[in-house]
Amino acid sequence: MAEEKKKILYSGMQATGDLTIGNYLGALRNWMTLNEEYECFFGVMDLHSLTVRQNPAEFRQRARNLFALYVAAGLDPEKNCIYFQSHVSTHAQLSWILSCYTYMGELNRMTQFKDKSSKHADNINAGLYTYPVLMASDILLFQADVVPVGKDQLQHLEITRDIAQRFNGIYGDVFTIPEPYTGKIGARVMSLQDPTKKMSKSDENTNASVYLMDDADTIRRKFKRAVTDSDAEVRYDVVNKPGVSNLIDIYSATCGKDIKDVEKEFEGRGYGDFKMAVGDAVANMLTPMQERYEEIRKDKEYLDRVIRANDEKAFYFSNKTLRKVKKKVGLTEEIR
Ligand code: ATP
Ligand code: LTN
Repeated sequence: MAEEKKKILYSGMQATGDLTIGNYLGALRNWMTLNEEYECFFGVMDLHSLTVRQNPAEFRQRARNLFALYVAAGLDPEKNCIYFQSHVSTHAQLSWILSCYTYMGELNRMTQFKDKSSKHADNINAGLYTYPVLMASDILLFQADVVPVGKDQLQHLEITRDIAQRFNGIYGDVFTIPEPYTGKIGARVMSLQDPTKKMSKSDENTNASVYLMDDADTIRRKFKRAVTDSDAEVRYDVVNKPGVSNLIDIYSATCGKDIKDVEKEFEGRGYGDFKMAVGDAVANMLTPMQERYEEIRKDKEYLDRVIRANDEKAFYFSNKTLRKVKKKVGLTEEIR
C-alpha cells in the first residue's frame, strides 16, 4: 500500500541578528519536535530581513550562519527542505499578486508594523508595511497545513488565512488554509532586562538576551544580572513578578519541568541559587548545539551542496502553486 502522504509544515526566521533562546524555545525547538510527523520546509527569510537596513557583508554571513544553525539544531537538510527565501523567485512573484488581494485596512492593524515603525522611525519603508503579504506568500506557496511560530506572529497567520480564504472564495480551492502552532511553554520568552518586553535578537542591550552562541560563563552572568523583584520568593505570578516568572518559564521549558515543580524545587531558597540553576540548565542545553554548529559552518562544500539541492526543491514545489495562481487570475501563459 502506498505510504500515507504527510501533511506540510512551513516556517522560517529572519536573518536580522544572532538567535536568542527566545527564538530557540519559541520556534526552532518546536520545529524539531514536529519534524518527523510532517513534510517540512524551513526558510532563511532574508527578503524579510531587508525591511530593516543591513550591513551587506555582515548580512551575507549572518544568513549563512542561520542556515547552519538550523542544521546544528538538529534539522537534517536531506530530510527537510531548508533554503534561502531570496534564492527562490516564486516568493516575490506571489507576493506581488497577493498584495492586490490584501486591503490596506488589514495591514494597518498589524502590531508588528506599528512596533517596528516606532523603533525605526527614520526608515518606515513600504516593505515593512507589506511584510505580512510576503509572509502569506511564503506559507501559501507551499500549501502548508501547519505553521509553528511564536505568539508574536499569530496576527500574521490570521491575515494569511484571510488572504487565502478571500482568494479561494474568488477562484476555487487554490490554497490550503494553514493552522498556526505555538508550543505551550517557551512561546514568549521575555527580555532579561525588561521582562515586560519580549526577548528579541535585535535588542541593543546584549544583556537583555541570551544568544545561542553565548559561552557558558556569559550565560550564567546574564542570568545572574536578570531583573527580578525584591521579595526573594520563587513564585509564578506574571503580573506582579514578571522577571521571576520569565525565569521560571525559561527553566521549565529548558528542563521540561512543571511550573509548580519548579516553585517547589526552589522553595525557601533565594534568587541567587535559582538564577544559577537557570544559567546552568540553559548552558547545558546549548553546548552540544554550539559544537555541532562550529563543525558544520566550517564545511563549505557540504553547505553549498545542501543549499543548492534544497533551493531547487523549494523552487520546484512552490512553482506548482505559482503557476496555478497565475492561470487562475488570468495572466497569459509563458511560451517556451
Ligand atoms: P527581531 O528582533 O529582528 O524582530 P525576533 O527575535 O523577534 O527578531 P524573528 O525572526 O522575528 O525574531 O522570529 C523568529 C521566530 O522566533 C518566530 O517564530 C518568533 O515568533 C519566535 N520568537 C522570537 N522571539 C521570541 C521570544 N522572545 N519568545 C518566543 N518566541 C520568539
Ligand atoms: N515573520 C516571521 C518570519 C517569517 C515566517 C514566514 C515564519 C517569514 N515568513 C513564514 C513562518 C512562516 C518572524 O518570525 N518574524
